[in-house]
Amino acid sequence: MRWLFLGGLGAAVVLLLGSGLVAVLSDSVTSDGNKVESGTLPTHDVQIAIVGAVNECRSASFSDGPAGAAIDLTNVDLTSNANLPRQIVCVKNNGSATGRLMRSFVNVTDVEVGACTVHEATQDSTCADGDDGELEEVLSFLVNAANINNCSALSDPNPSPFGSLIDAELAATDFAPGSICAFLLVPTIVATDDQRLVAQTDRLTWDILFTLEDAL
Ligand SMILES: [Ca+2]
Ligand SMILES: [Ca+2]
Ligand SMILES: [Ca+2]
Repeated sequence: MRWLFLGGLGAAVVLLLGSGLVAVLSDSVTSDGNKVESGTLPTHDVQIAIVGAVNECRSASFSDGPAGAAIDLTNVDLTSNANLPRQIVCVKNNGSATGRLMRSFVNVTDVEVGACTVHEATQDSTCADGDDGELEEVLSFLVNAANINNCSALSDPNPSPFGSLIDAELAATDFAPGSICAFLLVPTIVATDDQRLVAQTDRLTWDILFTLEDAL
């Protein structure tokens, strides 16, 4: 009985030591459920609205292409140097990236409409119906910009000839998401007498393109 008791105690000690060594040399814990999920890149999205007063830009309904033109004038008096009715286009940065706003006149057509007038014929050798028109040579625009919501828009105190507006030019800098600018376009006739003669009964049409691009 005595030998059996000692033998049983010795076996118990050996087992305890073995269990302690395993716990110190190999222990582990995990952080589960790791994940990296990519977001979207900042995007450019510019929208416009056509309104009757500058303050209406604040509550305007913006879209990618509102129906109707900003400017629609007929029977314009070429003898007057007075400003023609001003038109207002609101432009909004509806995207998530800051950029700079460019403005240009595109898709320009200038044609003769109907019969050549007697006085037009004295100066214009291309004045049959559908021939090239000359109205763009007498039309200028005062382009004024108004800050509606955090807009650093640019104004020009001098009239810009129509032709110069065909090239894209900077309209607003640091145009941040949510910013709204109001652009007032005031048509005016700037012409010599001969230019007024040749521009009679001509029709000028164009689109106004606003482009939001990466800031330099
Ligand atoms: Ca002509
Ligand atoms: Ca003409
Ligand atoms: Ca004409």
